[in-house]
Parts: sequence; C-alpha cells; structure tokens
Amino acid sequence: MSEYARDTPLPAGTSGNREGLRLLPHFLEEAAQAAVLEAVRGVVAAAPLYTPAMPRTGRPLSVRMTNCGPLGWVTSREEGYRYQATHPVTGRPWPPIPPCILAVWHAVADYRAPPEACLVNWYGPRAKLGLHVDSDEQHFDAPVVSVSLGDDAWFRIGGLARRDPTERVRLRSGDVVVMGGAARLIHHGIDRVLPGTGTLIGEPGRFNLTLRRVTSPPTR
Ligand code: MD3
Ligand code: FE
Repeated sequence: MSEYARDTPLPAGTSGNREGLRLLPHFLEEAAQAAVLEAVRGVVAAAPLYTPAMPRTGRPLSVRMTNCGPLGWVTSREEGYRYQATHPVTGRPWPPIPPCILAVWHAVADYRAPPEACLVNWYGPRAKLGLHVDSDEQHFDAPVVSVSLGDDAWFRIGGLARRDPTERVRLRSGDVVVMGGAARLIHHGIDRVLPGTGTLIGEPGRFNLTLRRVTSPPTR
C-alpha cells in the first residue's frame, strides 16, 4: 500500500450530503495493484465471472460479476437482487476473500468487523453500471470500500434522492473509494470505461472490487 496515498475529499457538490465519501487516489501503488490483480485472477479461476440478469426483464447487465467471501451479491431474473453463499452458476461456495484484499478494508474501513462480501465487477470496454443505491445489505453502518484496477472509468455520484444533481469523478487503477456515514446510501454508477488508459491488466477493461458488510456483527 502506498505510503503516499492522499486522502482527498470528492469535489463539493450541491447534491446533498457527501460526508463519509472519501476518494483515496493511488492508494495501491503498482506492485500492490499487481498483487491484488493476481488475487482477483485466483478468485475468478475458482468462481468464474458470469453475466447477471436484471430482475423481471432478464436483460443482461453489461458488467460481468463474481464474488469472494462468505456471501456474494447476485441477481437473477426470478429472485432479484440478494446475497447468497454460493455461485449462481456453479453452485459452489464463494472462495475466501484474499488477504491482500482484506488488508485494504482493515486499512480504511474503520469498522469493528471484517467484510462478508467482496463483489468483483468486470467491465469490458463498453460496460457501464446505471445510477443505483447499494441497499441490499441488512444494515448500513459499515462502509462500502471499493478498489479500482485497470482502465480508468468515469464514476458518477449523486445524492440520496435519485433526482439530486450528479457529478463525475475519474477513477484510476489503484484508487480506493470509501462510502460510509451519510454517503452510504447515495446514488452512484459507472458512466463508462476509458479503454486503453490502464497498463495493469493487459487487455482493455476494468475490475472493481466492492467490500461490504451484509449482516450486523455480533456484539461479542
Ligand atoms: C458510493 N460499483 O458494485 S464502486 C457496485 O466501479 C458499484 O464497479 C461501481 O457501484 C464500480 O455496487 C462503483 C464505488 C462505490 C461503491 C459503492 C458505493 C461507490 C459507492 C455505495 C455508496 C456510495
Ligand atoms: Fe453500487
């Protein structure tokens, strides 16, 4: 992890309270990014990326996904968005969260328990993720911690209400975003990837990891 990671607040917006939203540009230096990428490749080998379907319509998302950790975030046409312990295609339990990924959580989350889910998103050159709120967890007192790897992407952030004004921030490989406090339930999405801007992966595209706490940690 970079000793020089800067903790920069996101640009001040008019779109409601962003307190608790932190961008840590280049939190992972190149060697650490390479280590995390290797770990992600191990996860993908054990739990292949799959194409999630939108609830009801069955329309495929452009982002491919897998998970590691005791729980994984999944979506299906029939059962909608949820967390479950097994891969929806292979039926196997998710692999554990690799130590170098857990280390990011412990460095930035300021939370009393480890994450239960690490969603791995793969964005090919044309993939995007519409504006949404992460609200499938059982409680929201833990932050969501995100790690970007590979090509740059335009990250869109709004407010608590869907129609609040939005702004965009460029996310680069090695950047970490922490969404806690009042920012935990704001709208956000990925407008697009900027293919060819990253050197880490060796093909156009972007991985994003989001570490989440799903259940309330035991009090003792
Ligand atoms: C702000 N992923 O998986 S990560 C997602 O780059 C997701 O793949 C995007 O949104 C990606 O749900 C953005 C940054 C992020 C993640 C969760 C947030 C920002 C957030 C939760 C609340 C506010
Ligand atoms: Fe999200």
